[in-house]
Amino acid sequence: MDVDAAWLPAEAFRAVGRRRSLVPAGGLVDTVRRELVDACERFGGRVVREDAELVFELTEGLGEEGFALTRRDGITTVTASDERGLLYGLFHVVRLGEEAFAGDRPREEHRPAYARRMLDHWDNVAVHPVMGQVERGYSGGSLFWADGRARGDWERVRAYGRLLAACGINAVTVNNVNVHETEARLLTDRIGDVAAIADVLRPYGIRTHLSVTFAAPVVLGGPPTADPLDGAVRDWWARATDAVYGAIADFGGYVVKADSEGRPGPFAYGRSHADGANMLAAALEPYGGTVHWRAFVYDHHQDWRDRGTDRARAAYDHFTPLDGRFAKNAVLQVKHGPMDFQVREPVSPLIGAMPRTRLAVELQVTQEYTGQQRHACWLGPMWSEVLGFRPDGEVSTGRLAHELVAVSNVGDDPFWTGHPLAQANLYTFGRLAWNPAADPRAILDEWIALTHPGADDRLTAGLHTVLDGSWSTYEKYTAPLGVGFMVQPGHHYGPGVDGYEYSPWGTYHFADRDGVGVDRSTGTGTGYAGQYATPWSGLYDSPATCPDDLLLFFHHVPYTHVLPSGKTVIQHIYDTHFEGVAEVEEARRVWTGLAGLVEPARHARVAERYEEQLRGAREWRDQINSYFLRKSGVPDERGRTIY
Ligand code: BDP
Repeated sequence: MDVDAAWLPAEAFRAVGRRRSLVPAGGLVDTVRRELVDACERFGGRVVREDAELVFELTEGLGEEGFALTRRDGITTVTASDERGLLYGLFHVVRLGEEAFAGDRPREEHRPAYARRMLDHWDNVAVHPVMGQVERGYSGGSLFWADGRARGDWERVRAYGRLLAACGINAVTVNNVNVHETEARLLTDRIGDVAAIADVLRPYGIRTHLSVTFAAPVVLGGPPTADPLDGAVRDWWARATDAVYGAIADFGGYVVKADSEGRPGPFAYGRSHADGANMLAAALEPYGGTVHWRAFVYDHHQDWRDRGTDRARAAYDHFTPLDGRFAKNAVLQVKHGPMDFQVREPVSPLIGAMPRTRLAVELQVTQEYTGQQRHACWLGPMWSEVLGFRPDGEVSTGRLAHELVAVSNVGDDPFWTGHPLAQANLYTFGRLAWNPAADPRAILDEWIALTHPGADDRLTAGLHTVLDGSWSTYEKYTAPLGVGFMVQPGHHYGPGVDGYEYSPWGTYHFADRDGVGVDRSTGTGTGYAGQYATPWSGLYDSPATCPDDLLLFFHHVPYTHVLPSGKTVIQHIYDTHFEGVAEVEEARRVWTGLAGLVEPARHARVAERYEEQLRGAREWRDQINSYFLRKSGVPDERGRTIY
């Protein structure tokens, strides 16, 4: 398979490649030039000195990465104030296709909402005995690593950088946040491998970051402690960081998962997470690097019998007292929900509660809890909701955070993402990171047009039919009303009704014969609802005002509790599970009808995935419905068979 064929098949460049283009030379602009020369060779245009129809030029005033587009007197002009802006301008023209060359266009300016738009790869350098090569990876092996070292498939890495640039991503972390021993060595002995990757990604405006272990000094033969206030430890990090910048002058910085799910961290030394982050920030500061410090800190050994312990509270409880204490180049990276990337969670109350700290919101493009790229589940609408959340309830346009980060869903699979339709998630993430206010459906239109150049109305409509509502469909046939986590332990695929119910991971649904849900109210529950500002704290605190789709996240209610729809909770559970399966059956039917309009191998791969999705959806429906039927003893009022 042609590695360029994702959303940048040659055909997507047709309109550009037929024009006479003028482009400056040097540095990253050479990437633009190369793209134009390639496209012109295919489609008949030329890169010229004068008389151009498509002009790229550098000017002042558009800010980092911004660009402007105009068309007058038959000339389409892209201007930018830096080279990356020209690159993003090129991809914008490619997205527009012929439209960029039709009639006059008033000047439009484009600037990214988030300066850093980053993808974290949970790639292990060597195959991990439990997690494999890519932790939570559903797209084959790693693009970057194999057998304990850089894989060396540079053409593929280059194509990947190009794909990412085309949707606006400008930073990549190349290894897993769980830094095992082989990965730890990337920081020192194997920094050359990281530098080689950085060299290939750089021409596409992408800076390379590295996950490091907090215990690096101890693990890599430095001082016998990792205490962040110990002078020898600080010196060790400063020296290690000097060497990293010796190898990669534009290195982005470190990503750290500390005191989280068994990873080492500052708590072992009685230090705070600000102490830990600031030590690394100090080492990176002379070079303009950044430390991304993850806020996913919770006790994964809690006791399910202790109903007062609430994992959802943990990040807020740990971090809000530290607001204002993090260095300027430390970014607190917060998962969008308080638990862990479930199909439905409230937005983390930490977001908006730390005004004096730089925050990055972390999304999960890899579909760990949303069908593992065997189920079609387009997450654009979910992310759009998350990014539109206003902690104070105002419909202001203020940004939720300073940066946007996501866990990558890409591997060495010929379709990049295992499920070819999962590419839409990666593309949508990049575009929302550029403009979080964009309509996700319009982004999906872009992806469709780029990925299937010349797509007719039938194909476009068909793709919308199977993707637009796919998140809602997935939500319907899996765990109900925001309760989450009714998954198989460990790998997290498929239903596991009580999978985590009696485990120490802190993810419970508390279903018994009378009701279901987690009481997180301030009166009788864990008090989590009180971590929000008004109006959310008030709305979430009462089952009467809590949004339906989060009801069981915030409240333990009887099965007979009546939702605003007029249905009881138990009937809602039955109905949505039947509906979810019916929706998958319909999506599969629509997809079958698109044969002939989609490249055959791609069509076949998606068709195969729909068989598995349907099997999985039925399994979910049957297990969830029969579980709640047996617990509650309340029959389905429509008399359907529940196994
Ligand atoms: C969970 C994953 C686990 C990750 C962890 C994290 O199950 O593999 O290591 O999040 O974000 O979702 O650190």
